[in-house]
Amino acid sequence: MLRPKIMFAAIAGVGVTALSALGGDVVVTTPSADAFCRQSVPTRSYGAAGGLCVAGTSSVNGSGAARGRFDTMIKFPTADTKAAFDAVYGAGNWRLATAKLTLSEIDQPVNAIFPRGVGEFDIFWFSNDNWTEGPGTPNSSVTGTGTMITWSYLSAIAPGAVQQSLGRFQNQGVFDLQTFTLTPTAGLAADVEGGTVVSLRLSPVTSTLGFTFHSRNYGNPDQHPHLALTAMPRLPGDMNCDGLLNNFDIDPFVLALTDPESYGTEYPGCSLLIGDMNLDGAFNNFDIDLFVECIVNGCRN
Ligand SMILES: [Ca+2]
Ligand SMILES: [Ca+2]
Ligand SMILES: [Ca+2]
Repeated sequence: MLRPKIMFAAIAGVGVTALSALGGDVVVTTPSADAFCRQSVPTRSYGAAGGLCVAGTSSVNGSGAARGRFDTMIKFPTADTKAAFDAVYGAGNWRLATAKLTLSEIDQPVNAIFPRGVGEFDIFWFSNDNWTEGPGTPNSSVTGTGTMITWSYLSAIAPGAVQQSLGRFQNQGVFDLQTFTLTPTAGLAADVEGGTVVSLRLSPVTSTLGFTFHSRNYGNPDQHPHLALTAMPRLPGDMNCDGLLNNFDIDPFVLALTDPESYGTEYPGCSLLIGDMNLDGAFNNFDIDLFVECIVNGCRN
């Protein structure tokens, strides 16, 4: 089994020219729906508000008035995300690597409906996508009907939904963007890899938390929530894309490294990036050692 090492040593010796970085692509998706709901007014719907909020039971606004608990739901479509990663890696040859949610905090919201306060909150992947944001606003809320998010509707669908924790986070009490690195759980990964809708639920941990941030309905799109996703090869080193990593991947790996154009012709459903063994977003000589190790000793991941 020493042959691969010898072969790659010879390839490295001929001085393969630098290959351009192909991966590490970040694909951003923005919400198709978002809405908060309030425990104290369980049938009211505020889905067209410019703000969203997650707040604890003891939250207060800028005047010290009790606001109570708020939860927020955000829905992200990922069909375009899937298409983008399919284009980079070949259809089905990738999996979700990282997910980061960015929210634009409003530390001193003007509308008195919103509380203020720093604390902890949880972000959950929420399996039920059967909800809508509705047309209500803080100054003109509506009685929620059908699938509009209200405290009552969320409470009704939550027991039948799977909720996977994507992490516990804290707001900063500033007027600025904040990015939260989410754990790519099975549910979140399946949604993104399937190109379906991702629903997130934000729930309070700290009773005095009052985290208010801009919604998708806010005027400036730069302040809207967004989810930044990256992918990695589903099976790094599977250069012939047959779902297995073995000796039959050696020749295509060498071809990809030395003659990417011919590789593309011979393996049209694959991608050079499947050879990104060290997951740095590029396929080049630095991936050789790990590939050889995987072939000879088996991969660590
Ligand atoms: Ca909304
Ligand atoms: Ca293979
Ligand atoms: Ca690499």
